[in-house]
Order: sequence, then C-alpha cells, then structure tokens
Amino acid sequence: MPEARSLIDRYAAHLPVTERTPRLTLGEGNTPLVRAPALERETGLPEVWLKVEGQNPTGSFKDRGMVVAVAKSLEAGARMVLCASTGNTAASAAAYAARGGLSCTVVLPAGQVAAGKLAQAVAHGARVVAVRGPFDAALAVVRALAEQGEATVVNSVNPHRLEGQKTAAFEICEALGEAPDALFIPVGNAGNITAYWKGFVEASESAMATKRPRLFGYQAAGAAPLVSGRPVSDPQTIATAIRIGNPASWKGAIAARDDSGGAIDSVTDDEILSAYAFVARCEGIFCEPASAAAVAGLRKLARVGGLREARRVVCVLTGNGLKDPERARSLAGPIAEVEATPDAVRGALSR
Ligand code: AN7
Repeated sequence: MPEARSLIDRYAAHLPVTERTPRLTLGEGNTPLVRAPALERETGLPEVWLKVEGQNPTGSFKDRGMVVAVAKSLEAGARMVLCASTGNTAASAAAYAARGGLSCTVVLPAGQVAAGKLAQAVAHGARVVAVRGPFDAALAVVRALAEQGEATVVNSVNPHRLEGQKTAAFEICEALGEAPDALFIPVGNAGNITAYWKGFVEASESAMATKRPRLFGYQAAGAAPLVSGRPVSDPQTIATAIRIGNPASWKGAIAARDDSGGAIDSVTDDEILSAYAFVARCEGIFCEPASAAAVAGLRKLARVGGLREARRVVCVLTGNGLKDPERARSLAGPIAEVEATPDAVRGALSR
C-alpha cells in the first residue's frame, strides 16, 4: 500500500523546501474537521466545526511545524535539536528527531508538564532537563544555549515551524471549500495564531479561498499578557500548555488580531474546564485543557452576542486529551471497586 503523502510533499509549493529537503514524515496533518452539533445548539450558530489537531502523530498541532523544522535542520546538516517547552513541542521534537536520526534536548518548566507529554519526550529518547521557573525562563535558557552554537532551536522562533503550522489553515479552506467566517484558537507563545493568519492570507491569494476569517485568540486569565498588554512574570493556569507569560510571537499575534478584525481575550480556568468537559461529553472529542480555551472563548463570545454576522466558525482543538490524564481523572471522584457480581455492580451504579 502506498504511504500517504507527507505534509511536506502535499504543500511543497507553499513551503520553504527544495528537492534536497528530506521528505521526513510520521503522517502529520490531514486531521479531521468535525461538525459540532452540541456547540451549534448552544451558540445558535449555523455551523461550528472542530479541527482535531490531537489526531496528529504525537497528539498535537506541533507536528506540522516540527516536520518542516527538523527536515530543514537535516538538510542544513545539523546533528542536534533543542527546544524549551510546556510539553507538546518537546514531545513532537523528540519524535521527529528520533525519526530523523538527530539527538534532541528539551528544557521544561519543572513540575508543570502534563504526564503524557513528558512520557513521550522520554520514550523518544530526548535528553530532558527541568528548570525552576515558567516556560519563559526555559526559552531564555534555550536561546542562550543556541547562541553558543549548541544546536538548532526548534521552538516557534524557528520560522520553519510557523511555515509548517500554516498548513492547517489550508486544510480548513480545502475541507470547507472556502475560509470560515471566524476561527477560535488558544494562545500561549502565540506562534500558532501567527501561523494560521499567514496560512489564511496565503489561501486567500490562491485558489483555496476568496476571503479571510476573523481570528479570535484565547489566553488563560492567569496567563494573559496579550490581553493586559504586558508580560506576566508568574503565569498561572491549569492549562499548562499555555502557561506562558511573555509570548515570543507577540507581534505576530497582535497583527493577526488587528489585520483579521478579530480579538484576543482571556477565559478563566473554570470556563476552560467547563468547555473541556462539554466537548468530551457532548461532542465525543477529548482535547486537552489548553485546547478547550478556544471553545470556552467561542461560548463566551456567543453568550454576549458577539458573533451575529458569523455563519460558519472553526475551533482549533490543538492537543489530545490523553496528554493530561490526571486532569481528566480529577473531574470525577474515586471509581467504585466491588465484587465481580451483577448485584454488586448494580449496587455501585445506584449509589
Ligand atoms: C495544546 O509545547 O508552547 O500560541 O512548548 O501545547 O503557538 O504557543 C505549546 C503550546 C495551544 C499554544 N494548545 O500555542 C509548547 C507550547 C496546545 C499547546 C498551545 C500550545 P502557541
């Protein structure tokens, strides 16, 4: 059976690749765009779609950018990649480095990375170091190490990352036959909202779309520098993926917001957890808490009637719920353990 075409091959004409760029792939991209009837009922919008990026090979959107960044590193003759990460970038870098035969070092904020992501980085053979402080401190260390020539940085400060990530906007336009009216997306280091905007602009300049969506980005209330307009030194949120106080792509996010006529707002941890449970229980899709920030934002904006002219909207579910099993388990109490008899199980169910 022929292998599915790699993301790099599918979008080579739109990516900074040449014939010499290795066609590295783990089957990234081509993720499902799934209709969300429960969110349509709740918001009153005619069409709500979910871009399920948790279906990527390592369970997050990072794979789209990482495949390009690692392929370009290989093309340039690098031996080692390096990143700071709240978890998903680390998991993705570790996997693509393993595939490409590169060594990988990841620097993480100590105690703030979801269990599944850490497991992935270790499983793929990355060298892992945890530093005291938030993601921002880890990224500062990584940038300093890179200046000393230690490795290629594969954080989204590497422009190849954003080039790969913009392909999600292409896929949405292709699936719908046009750009949506609005796109809802969580914002942490702000690379992805920047990449989506680049993708939608390029789509509108090609046959993929005739218009561009308004972009609505959501930060967690305790980590919302783009909302307050100044860096947050001690970011706090249960959505650890977006626990970031000084986004690297600050300017890109503001440009995406302003050029698209959208907004960047915050949602509370309670709103995030409510959206997280809603999507899992009512739509059947298990995303991670950070991803649910996009859905929380859609619900918040719809509640105040902020979307009257929009007919078709897309929420980007950036990462898989399995990344953070502890958070999911915390939503319910202990599970009853009883004798293996129908009566005992019936009894437990009726309690
Ligand atoms: C699930 O992995 O920053 O605004 O180091 O994992 O492009 O940063 C992850 C970010 C949203 C925010 N959803 O995207 C990292 C990291 C999930 C994420 C974001 C992240 P950006």
